[in-house]
Amino acid sequence: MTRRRSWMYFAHPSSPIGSFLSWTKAPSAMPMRRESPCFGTRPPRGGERRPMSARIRSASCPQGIQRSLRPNSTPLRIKSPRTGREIVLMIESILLFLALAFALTFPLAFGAWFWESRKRKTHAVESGFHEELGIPFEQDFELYHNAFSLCSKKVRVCLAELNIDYASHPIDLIETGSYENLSRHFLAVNPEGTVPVLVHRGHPIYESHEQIRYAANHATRGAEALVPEDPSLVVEMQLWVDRASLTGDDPIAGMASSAGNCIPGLTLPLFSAMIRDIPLHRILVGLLFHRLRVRPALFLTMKLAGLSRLRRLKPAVAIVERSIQQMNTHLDALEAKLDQGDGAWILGDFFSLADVSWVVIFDRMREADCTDLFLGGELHPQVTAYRDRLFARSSYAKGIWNHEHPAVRQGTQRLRDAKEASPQLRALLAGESVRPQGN
Ligand SMILES: N[C@@H](CCC(=O)N[C@@H](CS)C(=O)NCC(=O)O)C(=O)O
Repeated sequence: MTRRRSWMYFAHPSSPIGSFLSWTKAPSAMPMRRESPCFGTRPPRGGERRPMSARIRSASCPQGIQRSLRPNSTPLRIKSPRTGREIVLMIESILLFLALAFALTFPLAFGAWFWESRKRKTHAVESGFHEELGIPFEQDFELYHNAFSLCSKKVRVCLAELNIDYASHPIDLIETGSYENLSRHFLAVNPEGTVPVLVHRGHPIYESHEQIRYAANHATRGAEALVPEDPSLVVEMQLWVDRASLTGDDPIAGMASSAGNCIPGLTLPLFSAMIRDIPLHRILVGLLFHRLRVRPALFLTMKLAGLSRLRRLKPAVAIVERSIQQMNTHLDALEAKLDQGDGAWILGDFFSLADVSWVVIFDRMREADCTDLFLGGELHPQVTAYRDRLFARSSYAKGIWNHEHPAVRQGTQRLRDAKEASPQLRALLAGESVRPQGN
C-alpha cells in the first residue's frame, strides 16, 4: 500500500515523471487523471491513439495541457511547417528523457570501455629474447614494424645488411593512420604496444637495440658480420649503439644521454604536420587504451593546435629547442670520433651495429626537414660525409626507401610549405629562440 502511494506520488502530473507519463499517454496515477480536464478530452481506452514515437502533442487542448503541467513548467510551441498545426513540446519531459538517456549511456559506455580494456591489457615488457613466449609464425624471422618508426627502420636496415629474409608485418601507428599497435592482435605480440618486434621461430625479442644484436648473432653470415671480434671494439660499438638508441618511457627526459632520445623532440613539427589528416576519434583510441596516455595526449594537443600554432605552445617550443641543442652535442662527439678514426665508419674500417644505429638518425633529420641545422657546409663535415656514405649503402634503400610511407612524404612537404609561409615557425625550427607571440 505504502509502495503504491509513493509510486502514485512519483507519477503525479505535477512531478516531472508524471508530466512525462501523461504526455506520452502512459497510464498515470488514477486520481490525478480525473482532476485534470485535459485527460477528460482524451479518447477512451481502445479508441484512436496517436503514435507515442512522435513525442508531441498537438495543441487541441492547450488549456488542458497547461493544467497537466507543473505550474512553472514551460511548454515549447512550434508550428509544424508541413501541417501548420501547433505542436507543444513539454521541455521538462524532454529534459527528463535526455537525463535518462545520459544516465543509461554513461554506465554503458564505461562498461564497454572496461570490458575492452581488459582485452587490451598493456604493460611494460623486459627487453631481450623471450623463450617462454610463443607467437604463431611461418618464417624463421618475422618483423612487426612500421614504415615511419625510427626503431623499425634500424632493424630493417640491420636485416638488410645481414641479408636475413623475414616475414613482414606492417603495423600502423597513429602517425601513419591508426593505433593498430593497440589492437588486440598486436598486443598479443607485444603487450607494451610498441614496434618493432622481431620474432625468431615464434619467440619475440623486445627493444630494437637488442633485436639488431640478436639478428647479428644469428645471421648465417656469422657474428663477425656486424659485431667485431675484439671485445674492446664491442664495448666501443655498444657505446655508440646506445648513443643512438631511443630508450625509456620518457625519451625527452633522457636527451642528454642519447641522440636517439632527441628524435621525438626534433620530430614534433613533423608529427604536427602529419596528425592533421588523422581523424580525432582515432587519437581517442590512444587516450582510452595507451599504456602511456601522455603520448596520445600530446598528439591530441598538436592536432587541436595545428602546425601554425605550434610556436605558441611554450612546452613544445622548449622541447624543440632543447632537442636541437642536445643533438648538436651528440653530433660534436661523433664528429670528434670520426675525426680521430682512420676509416669510413665508427669503428674504422669495420661496418658495425653502431653505424646501423646512426643511419636512422640522419634519415629522420631528412624527414623532419632539419638536416640543415646540423650538417652541410661548415657544420660537422666528418659527420656529413659519414651520413652520405651511409645513405649510399644498399641497406638504406632496402630498409628505408623501399618502405617510405605517403603520409610521411606529405607531412615533410607540408612542413616545408608552413616554414616558407611563417618566418616565426622557420625561426623556431632553425633553433633560434622564439618567444611565443600574440598574433
Ligand atoms: N626502446 C624501444 C622503443 C619502442 C618505441 O617506442 N617504438 C615507437 C616507434 S619508434 C612506438 O611503437 N610508438 C608507438 C606508441 O607509443 O604509440 C625500441 O628501441 O624498440
